[in-house]
Amino acid sequence: MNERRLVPSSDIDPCLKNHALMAVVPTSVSFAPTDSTATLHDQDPIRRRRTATSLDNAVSQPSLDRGALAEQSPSLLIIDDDPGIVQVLGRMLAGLGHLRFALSSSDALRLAREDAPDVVLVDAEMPGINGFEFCAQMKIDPYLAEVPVIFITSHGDVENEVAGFSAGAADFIRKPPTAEVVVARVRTQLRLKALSDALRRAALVDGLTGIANRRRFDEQLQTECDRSMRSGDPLSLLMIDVDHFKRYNDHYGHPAGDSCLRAVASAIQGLPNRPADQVARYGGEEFAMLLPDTELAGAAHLAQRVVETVAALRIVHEGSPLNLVVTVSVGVATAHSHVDGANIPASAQALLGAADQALYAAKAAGRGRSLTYAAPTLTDELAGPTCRA
Ligand code: GH3
Ligand code: MG
Ligand code: MG
Ligand code: MG
Repeated sequence: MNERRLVPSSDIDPCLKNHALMAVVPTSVSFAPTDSTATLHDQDPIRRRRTATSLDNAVSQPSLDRGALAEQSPSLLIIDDDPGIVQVLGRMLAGLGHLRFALSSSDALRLAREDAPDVVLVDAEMPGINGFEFCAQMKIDPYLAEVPVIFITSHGDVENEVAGFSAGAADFIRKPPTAEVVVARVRTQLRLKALSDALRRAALVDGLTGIANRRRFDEQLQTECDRSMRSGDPLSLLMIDVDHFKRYNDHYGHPAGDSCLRAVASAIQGLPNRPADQVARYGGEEFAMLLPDTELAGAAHLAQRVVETVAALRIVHEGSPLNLVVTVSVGVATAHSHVDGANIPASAQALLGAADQALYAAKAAGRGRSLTYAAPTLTDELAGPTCRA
């Protein structure tokens, strides 16, 4: 669907109106409601909100077609205080993806923070925040730091270029811009950006199962602990361990063991259904499920479903005394729980430690089950931590 709708708006910046941007750009234009920014949609009406989110999705949903992600229309942000240049660049780049425009750096920063672009073209000389300062601000924002910034400048001197590169510029385009040069340079940056995005994604995915890897999980755990600490919202963690898995490998061989881990990962990753939930391979035959804003009762319910779902796969395991099928044990812990005695601090170490203790208790109680962590009371403390079925 390449057809683009024209969306007139009473809020169009008079400056842009005067320069008849809509008449010049041969596709649909929609304008941000408040100020001198505009968006030009390519075929993808539902833009991802933030790059981080699309990475999250790629990692947390192994079923997601990564090819489709790669084919997603790239997002370009063009900034120049001269609307004439904006028009010209917009026309040159109209075929390359989803275009957004701004006439000032402050508007551009707002647009970029709402939804990270894949490439930015920025005028070096602008009133207010100039292109160099704009680029420097992009580079110190972790969400925008990887976005390539191309400077558009009328100055070809070395000092200017050096200043641009030290601010983090990826490339330069001379004014007046030439279509072939602009398209070639933007294409190059988009190609490099797509490659680095793919590498970043691959670095966060477990090679065997396709779900989030330990590195991704550790990052997410820290982020969610910080968030839970600030908000006081509960944060739950499930530690999931395949029972008697050494025997499975010994009996059926490692390739079969690998297939079994893939089947378990695929079955459990579809169980939580909130976007912020994350299932990861913690290591070996252990998986972790992080459930933000989830109370202990909800987490315990999900843990039980994990146990039942894996057993229902009916993967034959002749070496296991547990109904001769592959089973898992699950430990559950919640930070900021409202359940008396189950609460623990929202620190990664405390949450992992508590979920681990519950897991070991589930193992000791016979495996193939889930247990929740219950913090020791003063009198229990001598007897060690307790866990609840
Ligand atoms: P328990 O019920 O107490 O958890 O016993 P277990 O045998 O599952 O636990 P143990 O820690 O003794 O053994 C874990 C086994 O998991 C050992 C290792 O061979 C296997 N394993 C770990 N990672 C992989 C992997 O990537 N592929 C395969 N096939 N096996 C793995
Ligand atoms: Mg200028
Ligand atoms: Mg283990
Ligand atoms: Mg095990």
